[in-house]
Amino acid sequence: MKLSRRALGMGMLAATLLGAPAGVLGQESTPEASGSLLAGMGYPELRIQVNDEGFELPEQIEAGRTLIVFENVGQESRHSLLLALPEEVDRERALADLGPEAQEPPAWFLDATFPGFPGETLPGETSVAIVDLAAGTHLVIDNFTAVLEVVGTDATPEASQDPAAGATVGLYEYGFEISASITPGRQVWEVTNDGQEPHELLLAKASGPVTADQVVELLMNEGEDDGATPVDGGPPAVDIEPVGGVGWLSSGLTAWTEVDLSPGTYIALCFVFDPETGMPHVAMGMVDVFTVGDAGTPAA
Ligand SMILES: [Cu+2]
Repeated sequence: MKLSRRALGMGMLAATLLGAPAGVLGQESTPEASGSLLAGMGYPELRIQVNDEGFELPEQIEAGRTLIVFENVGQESRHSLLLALPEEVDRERALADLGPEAQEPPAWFLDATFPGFPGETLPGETSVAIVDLAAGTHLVIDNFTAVLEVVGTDATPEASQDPAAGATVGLYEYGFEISASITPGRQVWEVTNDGQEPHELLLAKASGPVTADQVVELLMNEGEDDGATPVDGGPPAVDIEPVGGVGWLSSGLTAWTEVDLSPGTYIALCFVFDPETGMPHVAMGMVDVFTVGDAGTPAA
């Protein structure tokens, strides 16, 4: 399809930063749903399987707080998102606007509601997120699109107890408010959009020390350089791989995800695009580098 992920601000981090097939990067495992903290909480499950050509998912589910289990059985890394159509846009129009002829995101795109989604997921990995789904027609979007009807009598998801979180992250224009102390190990993260625009928390682990400026430089140079070799005077060669997070999330909404962090350097990024310039938020400063130490280290 012509509507590139870049246009949607959805460039695959693994490919973007490394110019390498993502499949070779998945050395560090992310939690399988079976042993996950979130899976044990008893929320209804929405299982979505993705390969390089499309999604496999139920046609319809009930509204409410839902555990999304996102399994990538393809060869490419997947950075997908979930949206609820704005009232004035019906399913036929949405599919036409996002179809093979589309060159850029339709004008209504940022009027959609983004309930959250598991973050970028490498081949062979499964990511999870707990999100609140309201009744209405939803789309799961990547290089391809699938429709999910969410049905229920209430337009607003029923309030239920929040998962206990080991860390919280606030999203705003343009940055991240990350818990002062991040401890290693498997834990639930609560992510809230405190801003006005949609945002996401794309988490990545770096193989060594890197600054936020260097990350931006890597990303911005990607158009001219295939990423296989550092540009002259450019940032140091550092491997960066996605380790989860929460995809597109609308203003005022909260979603939960599960991370399993070993000590090291991590990067938080947002690739939501600016409607006027098309620039990803990461280019507007929405990037944060923080470290996780053995005993928990204050975030940078
Ligand atoms: Cu953002």
